[in-house]
Amino acid sequence: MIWRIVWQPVASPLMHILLLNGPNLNLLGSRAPEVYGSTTLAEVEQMCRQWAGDLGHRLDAYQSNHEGALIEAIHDARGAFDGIVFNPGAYSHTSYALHDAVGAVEIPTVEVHISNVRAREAWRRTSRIEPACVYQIFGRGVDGYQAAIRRIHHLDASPPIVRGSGDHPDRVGDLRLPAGDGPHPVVVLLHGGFWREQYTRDTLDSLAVDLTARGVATWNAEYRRIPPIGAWRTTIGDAADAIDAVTDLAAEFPLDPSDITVLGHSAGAHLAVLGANGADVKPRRLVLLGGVLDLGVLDPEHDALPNLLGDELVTHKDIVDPISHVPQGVASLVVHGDDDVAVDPAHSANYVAASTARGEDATLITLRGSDHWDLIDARSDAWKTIAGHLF
Ligand code: CA2
Repeated sequence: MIWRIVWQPVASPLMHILLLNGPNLNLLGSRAPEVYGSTTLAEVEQMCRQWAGDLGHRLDAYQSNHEGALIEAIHDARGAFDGIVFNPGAYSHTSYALHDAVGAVEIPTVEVHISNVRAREAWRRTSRIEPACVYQIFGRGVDGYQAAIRRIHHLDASPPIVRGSGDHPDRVGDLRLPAGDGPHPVVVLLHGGFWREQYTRDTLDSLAVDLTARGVATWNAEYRRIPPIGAWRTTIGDAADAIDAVTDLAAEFPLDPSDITVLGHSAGAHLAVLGANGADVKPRRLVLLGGVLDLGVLDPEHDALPNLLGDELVTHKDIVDPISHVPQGVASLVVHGDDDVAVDPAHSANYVAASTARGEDATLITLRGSDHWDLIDARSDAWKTIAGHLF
């Protein structure tokens, strides 16, 4: 007999989230730390309770090695849970039954994989379950569970209109409209992650939701990333297209394409500069947060740039260096935390110096005591300072 789970009624949390882990995940922390890290499942579950609690939500956790038990947990979640964070383990790659279960209950489900399933055996690249999920996160270690909880939180707090170009799944974005008739100014958001495939637009959800609440429309755009190595043309081209997409969206929604701000974080700031140069529509301003803006500052040992440029590293580096391509007539607000150890604050200082030397309007703000991530957390003092300069 299979024991069914009886979920306890909840007092009054904002959301009730189910954390579901599939086969072999009970082994976490005991083996293969080079692939899955050293955190145990019990620790992951406790961290997830804490991460959900920090957002005011309650989270319950369940793990099973049995497909049928997972299906029944999903069925039983109907009416009891508002969101599911689901690591289906290897069932992800085979189970149409789990796909159907997730689809049937209509509870927003984010699929999580700890490892980078796209960089391992070919059979791990396909997820049968992903089409039934609202989002997939992979390759960020156990932090991916936190990202999934946050994605569920932000989708619920401010549901976006998801629009894609139709020609590639990563040419897509989340549009959020503020209250009022418009036409609304638009902030195009371009996330960072050194152009790597495991980092996606959920990292800027917090800012997108906050900016929308402050009265501007937000277009949190995805773009194709690396691999394939040397994909700089598609990556930068997608960033430019994401800015131009505002014109198309304005045909359907009350947006003002003459008032576009492009906000980029980290490598997304690199794409904001290069994308603004390549776009047909001219943004009014750039907001560059903890940006990769001077490729000469990057550690030569860092593999991000060789990955972006591939065989063209030597010949084309200058073509993709923001400091050599400051857009003309576009004001920029350049912000860096002085505690940023992920991207050296010299990127921002050098970019602003180059911009002003060319007669462009560029303002540098150095935030004392802020790191790379404070800048994209709407709850931080850093973001409140940045928002104070924008509105
Ligand atoms: O990366 C993930 O989170 C996976 O869902 C983990 C599954 C794997 O089959 C998926 O392709 C990707 C494996 C679960 C953990 O298996 C372990 C095996 C040995 C030691 C520790 C865990």
